[in-house]
Amino acid sequence: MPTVYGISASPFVRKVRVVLAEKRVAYELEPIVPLNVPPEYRRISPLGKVPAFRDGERTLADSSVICAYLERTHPEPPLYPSDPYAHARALWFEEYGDTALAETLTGAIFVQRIVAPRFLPSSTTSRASSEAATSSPARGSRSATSPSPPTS
Ligand SMILES: N[C@@H](CCC(=O)N[C@@H](CS)C(=O)NCC(=O)O)C(=O)O
Repeated sequence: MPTVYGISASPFVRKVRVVLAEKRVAYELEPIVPLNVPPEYRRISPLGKVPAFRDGERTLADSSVICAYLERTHPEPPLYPSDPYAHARALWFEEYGDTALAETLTGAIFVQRIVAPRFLPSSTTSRASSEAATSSPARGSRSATSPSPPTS
């Protein structure tokens, strides 16, 4: 049975888990917390990040790489378009989600609203979160720190 290394708090781990669920692939979750990972984990994930993946003797790092492998090894149901251009566009949206969008949402929402209130209750981060929540830009407007959406 394949193994996913990582914790579900990571959106990248969840991305791989969603793909495995959609493709109905049974797997084990090995809860690696990406802080001071054990040296042997870097043999699987050289950057020390989660997720990583093991399929027998084969190991992979990076959620997009793992998803690409799963799409080839478990083609049904297909989660990427077969048309070359549509496929490339899907990869672009995936890349956008993993970079600009993730960077913005991790600090602005995940850390501020999920992590800080639970684990750093008296931190300035949670105060900043309240202030940010009450001074959010109107729907449709864009703050200076928002990433630009992908263009069509
Ligand atoms: N491009 C990577 C990003 C993975 C990533 O940044 N994971 C975070 C957890 S959400 C991590 O492991 N951070 C630890 C670190 O950067 O050392 C992927 O898609 O798998």
